[in-house]
Amino acid sequence: MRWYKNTIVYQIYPRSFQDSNNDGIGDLPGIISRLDYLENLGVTALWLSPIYVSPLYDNGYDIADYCAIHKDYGTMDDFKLLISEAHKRNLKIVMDLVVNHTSNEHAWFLDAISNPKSKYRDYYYIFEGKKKPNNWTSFFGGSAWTYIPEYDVSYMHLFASEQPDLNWENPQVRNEIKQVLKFWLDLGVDGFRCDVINILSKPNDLPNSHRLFVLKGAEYYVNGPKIHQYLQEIKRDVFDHYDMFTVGECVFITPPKALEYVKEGIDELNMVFQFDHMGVDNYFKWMLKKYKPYRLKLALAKWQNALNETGWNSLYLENHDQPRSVSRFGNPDFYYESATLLPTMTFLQKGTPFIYQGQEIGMTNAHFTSLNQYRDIETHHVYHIGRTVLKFSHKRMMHKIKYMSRDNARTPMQWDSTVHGGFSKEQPWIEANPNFVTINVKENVQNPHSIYQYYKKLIEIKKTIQVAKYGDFKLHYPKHRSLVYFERNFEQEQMLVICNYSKKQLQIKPLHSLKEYSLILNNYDVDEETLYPYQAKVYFRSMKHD
Ligand code: TEU
Ligand code: CA
Repeated sequence: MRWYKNTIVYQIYPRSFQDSNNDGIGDLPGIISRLDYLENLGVTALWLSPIYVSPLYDNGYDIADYCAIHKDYGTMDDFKLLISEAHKRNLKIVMDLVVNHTSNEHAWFLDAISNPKSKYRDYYYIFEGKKKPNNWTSFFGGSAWTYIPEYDVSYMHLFASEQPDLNWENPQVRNEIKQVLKFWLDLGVDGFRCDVINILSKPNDLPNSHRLFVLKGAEYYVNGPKIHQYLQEIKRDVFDHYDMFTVGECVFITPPKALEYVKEGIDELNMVFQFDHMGVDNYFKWMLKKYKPYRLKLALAKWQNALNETGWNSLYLENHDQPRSVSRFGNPDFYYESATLLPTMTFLQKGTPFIYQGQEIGMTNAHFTSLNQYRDIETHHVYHIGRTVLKFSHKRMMHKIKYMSRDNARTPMQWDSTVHGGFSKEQPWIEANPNFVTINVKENVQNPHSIYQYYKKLIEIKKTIQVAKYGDFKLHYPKHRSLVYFERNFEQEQMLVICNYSKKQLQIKPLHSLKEYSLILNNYDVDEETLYPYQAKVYFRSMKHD
């Protein structure tokens, strides 16, 4: 069995995790100082959001040097120390690979725009003159093209203008990236989370889009014409030569398309991050709709069913781009109960769990009230477009931002109740949530009934019980609005997860004779026939004779 099926990933957003030198910015020595905490929690791999040299317009998802560490985070020696200290604790290190685009301050791009003869000109989509080659738009809103008057060139960027897209059609680009991958793998890195990996390939003629609203062009570059060819090439030349794993962030992905990347035997990627369940409370990101729990249940089940036999799922509720799950899918009146129900119904499905920093202590959305407290480039872009193009009111835009901004997940990690939550002694680059006074690691670790303690048990179950990892998945009562009831089977073992995803008590008729099972996890002290609000229970039995 490949190790990625047996691992529990913890995502670190380095800028907000732990500041060691009190400059207000999280850093590598800060992460090293918290490895014991992470080992204790029980996770087995750490994914680090980008720590490379970058002007940080998009907090490092705009890379200016792929083989060097940003000075805010420390040095290459700090990074080597992190690898060895992590490995000592059996924690793997997964890097973020951002290769759809570079920073506009990358040496390749600077040379490419200023020098028409540059060998880097063809590394990007650069055209002479002001005319836009097509009508594509960017993920952050607005045109995907920017004109630079100084050099009389236009270039394409599917994200911010500070993030020019690389031209993957150029074999030189692919070779450069292979060198980058080898550089980090040879240093001891164990895998990559591949940023927007399914949009690398664009058709050569860059045709105009016929889409009416958001993301014009997506119909051409999502799972674009040569994406599988590129990934097969990288797999053959790099991935196959290392004991490593990959998870690819795939936008607008459907299960059949995902299988084209992850199906056993194809293995271009080990698993993907899909977005279906991130869409259950919106039509598209900024157009919100009322959230209904059964939508989350069904979105997750859809992927379980589709990838059950031949694929492998990633399991996540949060990351650095999404609001906090307890604020989004939980209930403030049943804070502990909903913060523990959510990972129970998600991480005990079949797949590899990804826990985002602070999720394990129930961190909530940011408390910001004014636009200038937000740091995220997307948030500011969207506010601007909402106000100027759509003529929405300030209040309306702030409401959307408060709910959806990526900064909801980027406030400093809450370690204790001291100033700035123990993240830093100085003003952090983004304000801490004042609820650090009560919601923090120290309190969670001391309190035997905390969300953290529940996560620890959940992780232990996922690590030690075979059926929790490898069992197949069968959803019962799919139409029920608030009951989440699924069954998993593996060899002689069986697991049942039964949750009441609502604030009302629920009386159910179990499909199984629960007396024959042991109750191995429960977010209430009581075990009755009635399910209490947001109660989550996990039952297990083994028919093995040993
Ligand atoms: O995100 C890609 C993506 O599609 C979205 O989640 C995006 O961040 C945004 O929320 C669209 O509304 C990845 C990274 O995770 C993100 O942090 C980067 O900003 C983006 O790629 C560009 O590299
Ligand atoms: Ca620092």
